[in-house]
Amino acid sequence: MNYCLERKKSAYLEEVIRKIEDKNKNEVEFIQAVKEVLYSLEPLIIKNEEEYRSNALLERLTEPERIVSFRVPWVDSKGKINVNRGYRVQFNGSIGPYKGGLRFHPSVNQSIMKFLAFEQVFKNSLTGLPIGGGKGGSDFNPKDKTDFEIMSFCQSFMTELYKYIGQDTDVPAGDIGVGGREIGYLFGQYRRIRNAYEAGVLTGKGLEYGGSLARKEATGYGLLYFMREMLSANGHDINGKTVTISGSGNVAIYACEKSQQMGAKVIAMSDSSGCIYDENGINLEIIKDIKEVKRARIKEYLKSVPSAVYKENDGDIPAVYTIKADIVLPCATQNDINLKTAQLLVNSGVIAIGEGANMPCSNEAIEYFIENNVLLAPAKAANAGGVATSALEMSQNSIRTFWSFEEVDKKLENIMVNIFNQCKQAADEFEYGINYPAGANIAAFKKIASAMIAQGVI
Ligand code: NDP
Ligand code: 2IT
Repeated sequence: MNYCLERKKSAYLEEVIRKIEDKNKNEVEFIQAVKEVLYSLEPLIIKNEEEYRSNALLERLTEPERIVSFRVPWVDSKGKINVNRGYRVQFNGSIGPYKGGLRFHPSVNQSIMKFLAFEQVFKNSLTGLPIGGGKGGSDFNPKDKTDFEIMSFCQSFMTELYKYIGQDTDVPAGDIGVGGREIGYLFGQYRRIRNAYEAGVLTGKGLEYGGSLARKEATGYGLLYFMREMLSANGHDINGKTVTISGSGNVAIYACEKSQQMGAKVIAMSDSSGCIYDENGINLEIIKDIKEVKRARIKEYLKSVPSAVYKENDGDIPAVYTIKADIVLPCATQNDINLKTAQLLVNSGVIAIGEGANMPCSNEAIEYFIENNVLLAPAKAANAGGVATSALEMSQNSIRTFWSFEEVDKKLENIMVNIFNQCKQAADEFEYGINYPAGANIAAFKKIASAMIAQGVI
């Protein structure tokens, strides 16, 4: 991808990209994430080429400080021994303790862990809070497991992970397949092993034992605060718009809730099997019951709302994107929107895309949206509300207090407004127009680069 075809080229940048491709050959997602960031930094790199080159800044920026990978053996309810692989990628700690979620999904591999950790470094920089970037997880599949199996897995996972984390070292949280239930089991095991109540070691905890109000809602709400700012800077208003959302997990549900509170009409949501379309507007209480309580498939929605339509996924365009809407919020997983899907969305008149998931658009899709004047809220900025509120949870744990829902939500809103302003300012400074993805990368990078240079060659 190249955001800057007409611009001067940086020899240093091209050299570094070649080296990264060579060293990480099979890591497709990681290379995709790195290229998306580095190409957009080109004007800044050209300005400071000598300094960055002499500091080997880009080489250090794209090499994780540490990766741990470990065996996770656990016993299922039939007495069978299973073995999964666990990871923690501690990518960059120059701004604060490593911070980022844990993903439990069968697709997890080193490339996915590294792309997520790399993105997290930039996202955490944009929050303005003192957190470095990391990510972890396992190829464990939590679907159709009993609570005891989930607990057994989480306890085994933490028995290894605890060696590498700590409230001042590395602070994991949830991501795909890891929600309140899993964080509870992980925290219990950590506390037992450490024989100490170090609440700040994990975020997304339950409210009874050190969690923060509004953390559950934060990623989805934050996405909509960012979207509101982006729309209003471009003469649009969310009120009265139609919205479709890919996914029906934590991020999707609270993106839906805030969209509805802002006066938009959410007409479709999905899971990995297919989507439901409800032209009267999604009833979110039904979705919450299906997904948060019953942990069932989204198709169940039809049992409560027979007038809704279910569309199974087939082919390479997920069904949810075949439904026309003003605003599209991909809140499921990476590479959900490829070029073909982007073309379909542009043809059907989409105004704005809000990336709730991490890297939901391929680099070609991002480029296509921007060329076609579709407003694109980039993941590392637009979904930063989750990790920002995690950092607020850490603050509350440190000073041993709890803030009200309204207090946390207000801080979250201010953080998201500030993130949008950073993206816009950087995009303006480098004449990137509505290319907010480039603005986000530049604003995040400036802070990380200064911190890394100040701390010397480490
Ligand atoms: P959940 O596990 O709660 O939900 C994931 C949702 O995405 C489910 O509806 C799932 O459907 C759907 N999905 C569709 N296809 C896939 C696929 N191939 N792999 C995995 N899931 C798929 O996760 P979250 O809502 O927490 O996370 C969603 C996205 O948001 C991820 O990209 C995550 O990295 C990102 N994110 C999450 C944050 C958080 O605070 N939780 C913060 C910032 C970003 P099904 O049930 O059928 O698998
Ligand atoms: O991708 C993300 O930002 C998250 N999954 C949340 C991380 C966190 O530490 O709250």
